[in-house]
Amino acid sequence: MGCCRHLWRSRRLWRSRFSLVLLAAAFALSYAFFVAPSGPQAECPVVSPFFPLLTLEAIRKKRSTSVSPGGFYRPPDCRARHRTAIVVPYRKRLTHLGALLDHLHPFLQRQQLHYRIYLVEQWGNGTFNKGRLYNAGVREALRDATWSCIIFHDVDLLPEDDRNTYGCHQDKPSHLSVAIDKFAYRLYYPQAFGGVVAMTPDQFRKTNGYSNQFWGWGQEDDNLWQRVILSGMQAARPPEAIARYKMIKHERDAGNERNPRNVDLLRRTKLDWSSDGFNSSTYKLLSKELEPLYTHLMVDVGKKAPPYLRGNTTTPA
Ligand code: UDH
Ligand code: MN
Repeated sequence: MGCCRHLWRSRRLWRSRFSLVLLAAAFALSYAFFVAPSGPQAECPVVSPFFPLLTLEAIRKKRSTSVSPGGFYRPPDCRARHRTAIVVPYRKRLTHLGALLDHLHPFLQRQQLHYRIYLVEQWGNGTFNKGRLYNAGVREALRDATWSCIIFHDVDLLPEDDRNTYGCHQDKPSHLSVAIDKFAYRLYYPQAFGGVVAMTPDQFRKTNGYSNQFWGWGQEDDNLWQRVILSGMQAARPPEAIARYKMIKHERDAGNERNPRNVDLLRRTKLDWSSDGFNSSTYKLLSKELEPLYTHLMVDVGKKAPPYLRGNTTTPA
């Protein structure tokens, strides 16, 4: 009998243990489902609330508190060491422009610069001419103020390192976009001088600026490098570890096709540089608007001459 009683007792014990386990499991399950849901409750919206950040309007809301109309800023607590005009040649790159403005304003403010961003847009659908846009942009920027430095800036390049100062070297024009992700963060060739360049207004005048003859893509930057050397200066570059950039991925634009003629023009730099450039630049300023994050210059730079007139420069009427 003792044996059976013992059996009975242990079975009861076992049963009560089993019900305890059941109770605990039920408790844990209901806790997991009803009391402490670990994931978010509602499904994310079809259109993410972060998407509007890609519009200029949203970037303006986010950035314009400290920036004055025209994309102007000066540090509130100290006198800036550089007064910098950033000149951006532009046509039909709206998403790149948004990304640049969103990135550049805080970058320049961290550097405690007195600055203004100029967007120089080429009017119309004619062949793009970056050199003419830069010459026009500098001319207009210098009407507004005595800038100590001018930065020539592609719209699709985002500086990665705050130590890459957007100011000028007093003796030497500087090439700031040394290491671009697209080129494996290496200088693509020793004379490279495109992307982002810094020059004082005096250095720019000394080189006679950009050539007005380079229509379409290619060699206007190599031409500027030669102008720097021909005018008796040397170019400087910040260290590769600092002068790092991300280029926003893009295809070649319609209206800015590679122009093989630019290679021939480059060979003539020595003959042409003192007569073709900033001193012979012509354009028509169609409008100047002070947008919240930049000064928008719309310019007519004229059209590429038809083949039978090659060698002559056309100018807007
Ligand atoms: N730009 C415009 N609109 C245009 C053409 C040029 O805004 O239609 C400006 C813009 O500031 C741009 C700069 O001119 O950053 C230089 O032009 P680019 O970016 O086309 O030159 P990049 O050397 O590109 O970067 C060459 C074409 C790459 C084709 C890659 C195909 N896989
Ligand atoms: Mn580019």
